[in-house]
Amino acid sequence: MIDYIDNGDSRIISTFPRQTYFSRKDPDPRRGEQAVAANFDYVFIMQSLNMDFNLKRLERYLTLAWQSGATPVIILTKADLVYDPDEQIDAVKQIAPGVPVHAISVMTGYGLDMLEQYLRPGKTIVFLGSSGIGKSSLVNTLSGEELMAVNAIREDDSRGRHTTTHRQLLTLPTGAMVIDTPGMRELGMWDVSEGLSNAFADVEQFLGKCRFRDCTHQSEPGCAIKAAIQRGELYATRWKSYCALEKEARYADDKADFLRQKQQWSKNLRKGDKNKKKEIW
Ligand SMILES: Nc1nc2c(ncn2[C@@H]2O[C@H](COP(=O)(O)OP(=O)(O)OP(=O)(O)O)[C@@H](O)[C@H]2O)c(=O)[nH]1
Ligand SMILES: [Mg+2]
Repeated sequence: MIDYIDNGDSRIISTFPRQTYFSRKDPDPRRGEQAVAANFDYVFIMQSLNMDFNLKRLERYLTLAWQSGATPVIILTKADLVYDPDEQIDAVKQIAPGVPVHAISVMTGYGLDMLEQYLRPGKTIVFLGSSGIGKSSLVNTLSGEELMAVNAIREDDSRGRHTTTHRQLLTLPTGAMVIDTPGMRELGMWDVSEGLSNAFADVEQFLGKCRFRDCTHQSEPGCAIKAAIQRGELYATRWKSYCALEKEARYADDKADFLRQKQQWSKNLRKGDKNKKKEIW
């Protein structure tokens, strides 16, 4: 909320709590959480169908996207570079139950009509994904203008050039808003307990059903996880992904707690300093 001043600097009176919020672990280990974007309705998790395609990375994005509180949508770009995207779409659907998946191409226009349902007036969408997968190209196509710089990549190694270097909010002709972001090299976990539960609901349904409450899901009899894998109701790769992300999230939680304690400690220290001054003077 601002106090608008016509001929000078406006004054910020208060800040409202964020409704949705995408964050990751700051790549600088001295810092904690890094906010990427806030107050959006949809997260477009974007991956290109050529060499960038990676299911494990998608699972990571999905966990963080669910944690944000907004609705994730998976966009598979550069459909013109593959013969038939159906196999990849099916693989994605298996790791993203209930999440819409769309294959698109800005070169041919393939699949773009499927995006209209999200581009409603007043809706905000954040584009996330590695460098070079076509986030800014999609912004330009949807806006009908070259609003964002785009750079060619070598499609044989799929390495992006980190063309977009800052986050930018743009309004599309439909009245929807898009937040274009730079491709992120690292996507560390930060406080994602809710995100994990949503992204891995298909895995978590089997938790707590083992014969032993402290089952480690290794070799104990009556393990519900192992039984589900044997019955083909749970993929072993999916279980492995869940364990890895859960472990990482637990570590991040510990670290978040440690940082909070550290901040409180230095705050107390500063308070102590002030009291000391009062005593002296
Ligand atoms: N063949 C094909 N190429 C595409 C498509 N979309 C984007 N590209 C190309 O991919 C390259 C990278 O596109 P950008 O839009 O700059 O990628 P970005 O995701 O914004 O990359 P960063 O800003 O670095 O994060 C450009 O050469 C685009 O022309 C597509 O649908 N098909
Ligand atoms: Mg870009």
